[in-house]
Amino acid sequence: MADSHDPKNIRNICILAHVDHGKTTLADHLIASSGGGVLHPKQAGRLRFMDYLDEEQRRAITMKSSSIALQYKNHSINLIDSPGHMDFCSEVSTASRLSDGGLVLVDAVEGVHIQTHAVLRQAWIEKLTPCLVLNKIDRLIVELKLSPLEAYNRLLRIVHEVNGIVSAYKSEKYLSDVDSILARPVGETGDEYQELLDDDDEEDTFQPQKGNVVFVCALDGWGFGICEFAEFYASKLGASVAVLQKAFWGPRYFVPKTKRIVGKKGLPAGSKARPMFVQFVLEPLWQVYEAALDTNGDKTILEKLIKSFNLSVPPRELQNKDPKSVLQSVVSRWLPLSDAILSMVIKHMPDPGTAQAFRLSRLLPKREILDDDVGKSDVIAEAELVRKSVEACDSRPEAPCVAFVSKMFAVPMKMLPQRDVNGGIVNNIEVGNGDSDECFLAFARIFSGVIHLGQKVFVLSALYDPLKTGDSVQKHIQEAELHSLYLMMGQGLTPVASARAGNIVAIRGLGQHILKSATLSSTKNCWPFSSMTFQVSPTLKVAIEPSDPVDMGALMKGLRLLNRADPFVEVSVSARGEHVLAAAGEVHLERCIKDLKERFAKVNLEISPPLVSFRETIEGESLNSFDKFKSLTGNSNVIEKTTPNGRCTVRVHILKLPDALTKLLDESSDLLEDIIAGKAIRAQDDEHPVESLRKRIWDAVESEISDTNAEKDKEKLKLLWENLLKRIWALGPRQIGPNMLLLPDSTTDDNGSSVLIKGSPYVSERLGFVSSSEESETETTSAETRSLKEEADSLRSSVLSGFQVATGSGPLCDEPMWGLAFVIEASISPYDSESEAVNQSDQYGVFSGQVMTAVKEACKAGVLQKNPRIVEGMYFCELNTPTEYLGPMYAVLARRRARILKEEMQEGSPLFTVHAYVPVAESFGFPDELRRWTSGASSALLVLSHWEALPEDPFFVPKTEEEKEEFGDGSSVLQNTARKLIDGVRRRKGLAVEEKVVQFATKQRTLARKKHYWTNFTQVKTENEQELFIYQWGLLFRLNRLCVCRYEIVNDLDVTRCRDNI
Ligand SMILES: Nc1nc2c(ncn2[C@@H]2O[C@H](COP(=O)(O)OP(=O)(O)OP(=O)(O)O)[C@@H](O)[C@H]2O)c(=O)[nH]1
Ligand SMILES: [Mg+2]
Repeated sequence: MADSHDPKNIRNICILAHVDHGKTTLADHLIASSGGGVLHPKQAGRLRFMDYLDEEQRRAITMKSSSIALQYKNHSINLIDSPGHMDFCSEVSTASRLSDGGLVLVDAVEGVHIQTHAVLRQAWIEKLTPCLVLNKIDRLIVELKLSPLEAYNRLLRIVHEVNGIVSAYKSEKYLSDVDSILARPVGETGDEYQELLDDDDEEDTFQPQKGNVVFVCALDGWGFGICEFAEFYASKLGASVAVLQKAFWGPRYFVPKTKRIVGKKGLPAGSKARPMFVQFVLEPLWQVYEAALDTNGDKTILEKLIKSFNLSVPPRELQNKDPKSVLQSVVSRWLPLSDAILSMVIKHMPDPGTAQAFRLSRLLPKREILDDDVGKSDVIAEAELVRKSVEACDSRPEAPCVAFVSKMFAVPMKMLPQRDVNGGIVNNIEVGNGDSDECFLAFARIFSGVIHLGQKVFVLSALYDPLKTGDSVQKHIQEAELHSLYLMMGQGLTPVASARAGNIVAIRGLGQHILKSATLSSTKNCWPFSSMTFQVSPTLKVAIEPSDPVDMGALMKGLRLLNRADPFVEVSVSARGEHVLAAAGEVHLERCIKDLKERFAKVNLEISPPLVSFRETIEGESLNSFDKFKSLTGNSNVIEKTTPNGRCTVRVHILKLPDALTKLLDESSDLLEDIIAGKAIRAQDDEHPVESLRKRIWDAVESEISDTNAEKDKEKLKLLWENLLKRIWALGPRQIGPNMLLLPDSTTDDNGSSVLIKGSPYVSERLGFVSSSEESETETTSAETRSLKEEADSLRSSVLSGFQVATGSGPLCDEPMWGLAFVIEASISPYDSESEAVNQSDQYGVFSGQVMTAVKEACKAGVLQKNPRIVEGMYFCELNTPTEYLGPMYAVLARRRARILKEEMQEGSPLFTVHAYVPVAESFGFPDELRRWTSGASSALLVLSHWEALPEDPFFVPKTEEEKEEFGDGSSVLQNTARKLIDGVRRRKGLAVEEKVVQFATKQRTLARKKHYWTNFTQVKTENEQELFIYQWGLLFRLNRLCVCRYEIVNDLDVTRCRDNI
C-alpha cells in the first residue's frame, strides 16, 4: 500500500469561518494544486469547485459541507469545506466532528465576526487542532491602502482577538457566542496589543512565530507563514532560522549597524525602526504590489524578484495587458498558497492516531458503570476494548470496526458512478425509496478497523446502551449491509473496495437505517458516539400543504426524503394536523422548499406565514413575599381548585425563577435529561457534570440574591433558596423544561381528615441538593387513613401530569411556560360513604383524571392571576453598514422593534458595525428589507440569542385618570404589542380571540347613518364558511356563534334581528 495510506500520513481537516471570508476560494487553490487535476489552476478561486449545487452558485454562498481527498507530499489530506452562513451552521458541526484539525479563516479587512466566534467554539468543543489563516491581505494593500505598519497592527489585533476568544472558551467563561461577542473590548488600539505582546504569552493558541498562523490572499493564490521568510533571510542576516522565526512577530527590531535583533528598549533613542515583520515581510510585499499596479511603478522590481527566486513565469503571462494578472502570476509563484497552507497542515495538525487519542473524551466519553451493571463484565470489557482501538486509531483488519456518520445527504441517482471498483456496471436502484431518483449516502469517518464492501455492521443510535437488553434497546440498534463505499471528490465519487481507520468516506446502503447521524460498529458491545452539538436549533417554522389536495401523498413522501437529506431540518405534524417544517433561518427554509418542490415532492406547495413560538411567564416579584408563607392554606396569593367530586383540593402558589436560572435550565436541557434519567455521563478529565451544573445553578441564584440591597435580606433569601432547591420534584414541560414543580414546605402537613399527596424531591436528589430521601412513615394510623395514604401515593403521577400539561401550554396562547416555579399542595379527603364512592366514579369519571385536570387548571389560573407576560425569542443581530446608509438602516431597525446594543465604527474601513436585538416575531424578511432600503450595501446576520419577557401587560386597559390621559380612553386605537402577538398565535391555533373590531360602537355610529342598522349590508363569508362578516358603513363586523364576546362589538344593536335578516 502506498505511503499516503498509512494513518500517520493522513490529515482530516475542515475550513471554518464567517460567511464570505473566503473558504471555498481557498479550497479551490488547494484542489488545483493537489486534487489530482480535477481543477485547472487558472480556474482556481473563480470556479468555487466545492459549491457544486446550483443554489450555491446562484447565491454565491456555501450551503453544505463536502469533502475532497487531496494528495500532498506523500500525505493524504481529506479537506472539508463548510458553510459560513448562520443558517447552515449545523453543517459546521457535522464537518468538525469528522475532522481533526480546523483551518480558521478570518478576513483581514472585516476582522472577527459572529460566526468566527461560533466556529472557534465548535472547534474547541470537538477538540480540533486549529490553525489560523488571515485571508484577503491584498485588500489591506489595494482597498484600504494601509501602510505596512498599519497593516501589521491590524493583523496583530486580529490574532490577539482570536486568541482571546479561544482562551475564553477554554476557561468556560461564556455560555454562548453572543455572550462572547458582547464581552469584546471596544476601541483598543494596536499599541496596547503591542504592549501585551511584550510579555510573550506562551499560552496563546495562535502564534505566527510558531507557524500555526499564515497570511494569504486566497483570490490570487498566494500566502506565506513566517517560516518561509525566516528561511529566506537566515543567510542574508546571518541568523538562524529559529531565531528569525521568533523575531519576525512582535516588537523585535533589527539594528543594521550591530546586526543585532533587539526589543523596543534596546533601540537607540529616536530610532525609526519598524518591527522586523514590517521591515522584512510586509514592505517587500507592498513594494511588489506597488510596482505591479502603479502606472509609474518600478517594473524592475518584478524582474528582480523573478530572478532572485528563480521563478518560472511564462513570458506570455508577463506580457499580459492587465497589471493585476501579471501581479498574480508572479506572486502566486513566489509564495504559492497551497504550499503555505498544506505544509502548515502537515506540520501542525495531528494525524488520526494522535488526534483520536485526545479527542476520545469528547467522542466516546467514559461511561459510569452503575452498580446493577457489574454482572455484565464481558460486555463492559469488549466495549472498553472498542474504545481503546478508537483511541489508538487501530487500522488493522482484525480490529473492531467503528465509524461515525455525521450526516446523510441525497445525491441524484444519475450522479452515482456507473461502474463499481472492478469496472463492472452497477445497477443503481435505491432500495426502499419507491420510485425516487435520489440516493442517500452517509458522510462518515472510520475511527477504527477497516470497512469493506458488502460488510454487515450494526447501526447504533445515540440512545443505544449495550448494557441494556430488551425491546426498548432493540429499536436503537439495527443491522445493515454496506452496498458501496466512495471516496469523495467534491461532487464526484470514486468507488473503493475498502477503507481504513482515519479516512473519510461516503457509504451507500444506510438510507433506510439512519435518519440524521449514527455510530456504525462491527460489534454490538460498543457505546454510541456522543451527540454533536449544534449552535442553534431549527426555529423558523412554517406549515406546508400541497396546492392541490390530491398531492398530499407526494408531499408526505417528499417531506420524509427531505428530512433525511438535510441534517438540520425538522419535519413534524402539529396538533392541528398541519405538516410543519422547521428550518434554521430564511435562506435555509427557502432552500428546503425549493428542494421539496423540485427534487423530493415535485408538486406545487402552499406555505404558511412563519409560525413563531413564544413562552408565557409572570411578572417578576420580590421573593420576600414568599418568605412569609409557610402554609398555602388561606393565603390570598394561592389559587385553589377542587375536583368535581369535591374530594381533592389543589392549592397552587407560583413564583418566578431568576432569569439566569431559567436560562441555565433551558440551556442545560440535554444534560438535565441524562441526569434525571439517571444516565450520568462522566467526561474523562473534566469536572463531574452534575457537580458543575449544581454549582452553576447556585451561581445563578446567588447572582439574583446579590442584586438585593439590604444585607439582612440577602441572608434570608439565601436560606430560602437553599430550602427551595431541596424541594424540586420535577421540571416541566417534557420533564426537562425551565419550570419547576416544588414540594410544599415540609412544615405543612396533613390536617384533619384529609391527606396530602406527597411527592419526593426527585430532581433535587438527582442534582445532589439533598441526599436520597428516606421515606419516614413513622406514625401508625388507622386503617382508613392508611388506605387514603395509599390512594394519595397513587395520585402522585396525576399531579405530575397536570403540572407537565400546564407548563406545556400556558393560559395566554397555549405556548409553553417559562421560568416559573409551582408549589403544589394537593390533598384528598375520604368518601363520605361507601355508596358515594360507586356513584362518583360514574358521575365524574376517573378520580386520577379529575386530579390531573384540577392541577392543570389551578396552575393556569395561577398564572393568569399573577400578571401574565408573553416571552418572545430574540435574535442577536450584527449589521454592517456604510456610513451613508445609517439613516435607512436605523429606520428599518425601528420598524422591527429592535433594541440597539452597540454602534461602532470599524477601524480603517468605511463600515459601521451595529449590534442589536431583534424580536424573532419581527425578523421575517428583515435582511431583505435592509438590503432594499440600503441598496444592498448593508448586511445583517441573525443568531438566536435568548428569550425575553415583553414588559407590556397584555390585558392593560387605562383605568385611572392619569392612565387615560396618557394612553387615551381606548377609543383611539391603542397598540398593545403583547396583546397583538397573543391574538396572532390564538388565531393561528384556532383558539377564541376576544377581538373588538368596533370598540366604541356608539361613538362611531354617530359618524354614519343612524337608522336601519342592518339593511343594505354586504354579507361576507370566509373560505371555510365558519365565520361570517357583515360589512356596513365601511366597517367590518364579525359574528361568530362560537364566541360570545364578539357580540360586544355591536352590543346595542339587535344581533338577533341581524341574524334573521341573514
Ligand atoms: N480581495 C479578495 N477577495 C477574496 C479573497 N478570497 C476570497 N475573496 C472573495 O470573497 C468572496 C467570498 O468568497 P467565498 O470563497 O465564496 O467565501 P466562503 O467563505 O466560502 O463563503 P461561504 O461559503 O458562503 O461562507 C468571493 O467574492 C471571493 O472572490 C481574497 O483573498 N482577496
Ligand atoms: Mg464557501
